[in-house]
Amino acid sequence: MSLPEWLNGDDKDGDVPFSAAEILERCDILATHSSRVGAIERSYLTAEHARTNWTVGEWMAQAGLEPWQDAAGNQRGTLAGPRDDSPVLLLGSHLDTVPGAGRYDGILGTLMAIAVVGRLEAKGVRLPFGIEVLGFADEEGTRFGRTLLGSCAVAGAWQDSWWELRDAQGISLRTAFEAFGLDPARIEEAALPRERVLGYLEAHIEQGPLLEDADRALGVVTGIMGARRFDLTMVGEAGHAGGMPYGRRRDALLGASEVVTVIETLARDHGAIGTVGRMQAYPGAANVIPGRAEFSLDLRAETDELRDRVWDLIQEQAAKVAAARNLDFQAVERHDAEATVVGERLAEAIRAGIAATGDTAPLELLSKAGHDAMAIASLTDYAMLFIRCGGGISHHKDESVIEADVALALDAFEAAVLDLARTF
Ligand code: HGY
Ligand code: MN
Ligand code: MN
Repeated sequence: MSLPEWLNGDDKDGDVPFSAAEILERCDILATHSSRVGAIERSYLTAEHARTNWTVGEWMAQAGLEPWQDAAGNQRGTLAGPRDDSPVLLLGSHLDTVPGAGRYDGILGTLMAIAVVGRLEAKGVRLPFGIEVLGFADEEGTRFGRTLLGSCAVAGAWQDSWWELRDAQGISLRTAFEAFGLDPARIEEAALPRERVLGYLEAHIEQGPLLEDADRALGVVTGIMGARRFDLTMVGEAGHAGGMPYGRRRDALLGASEVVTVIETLARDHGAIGTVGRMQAYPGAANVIPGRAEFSLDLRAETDELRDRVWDLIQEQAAKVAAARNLDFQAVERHDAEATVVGERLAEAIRAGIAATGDTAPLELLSKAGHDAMAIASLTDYAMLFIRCGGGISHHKDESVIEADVALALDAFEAAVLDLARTF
């Protein structure tokens, strides 16, 4: 089979379709679909989300996929299989971002999935299964606090209680759906029938430094850490910053601050990871003792048992801190995702894909970051390809990848799909 000329060329020219250079240019374009000037922020059911779906839909069509937006606002692209009832291989990642994001987290994997389909189509490869590319709409949970909304809808794991989740402006998820032009009553239409799905492959930047430290471009994921997220509150009493003696103060911010250090100590001592990423003191004036402090907790560990044990210890210690300062400590759980492990056959395909690029013993990595694959795991097996990122930096504007690594990753991802096709 003779290849189109551009497929044989080097990937330096950004005009080459489905090349690493083109993908990186497209990451730059999507970085402008932001609610903030000079920073990247794209959350669920916003104008930026709609614009991104439209743009990505165009790129899907160029790759030979039939683009469509599903009932949850995910951008999907379908490549039909040989028969109407052919099983479907899912490829994808997410299109939303955290506030102040980089341009590759989720985006790179989605665009790579599109490019792999484009490359296979251009080569005239006929797969024995269909492909569906998924650009998930809400992996980060930035707007409504609950993460993985897009992939949960596809996995058929949507929960009715989520309709009443509210964003920082008090807008409910139901209202935001309607404003976006989606019908909450049709949410189940986003779900894929389990019996038709072959598995799910996701490519993603590592979001950690291990590949870089090992001087490897690519790695194979063994599983994903489970995570729980909480809204924590210390309640005390506001008062005059000058007049109120220390012995009578009920300073909520001091109590919350002590708990922040308790979280770090307990998590580190037990091999878990705890992060307080947000804290707010009320009423929030320089000359008022804080009467209330609200803060978040993101807690992860290799096993759910360990994570839950550390949470119990944090609660115990926080209650002691609160008692010592005459405060009330409250915790509301916002998110809970179980730890998952990859499907062995799919992971083998990723290993074979990486081997095809020359690394026959790829680094195996447990993902400490969450991914849509966690939600899709309740529908079908998954596997993931990790790509080196500069300094392990992610969730930051300085997220970076090397074009040559993306080119290798494209080759590996394509080879993984072909590996599955061979033994189908
Ligand atoms: O928070 C996470 O692990 C993911 O990046 N959403
Ligand atoms: Mn992220
Ligand atoms: Mn991500």
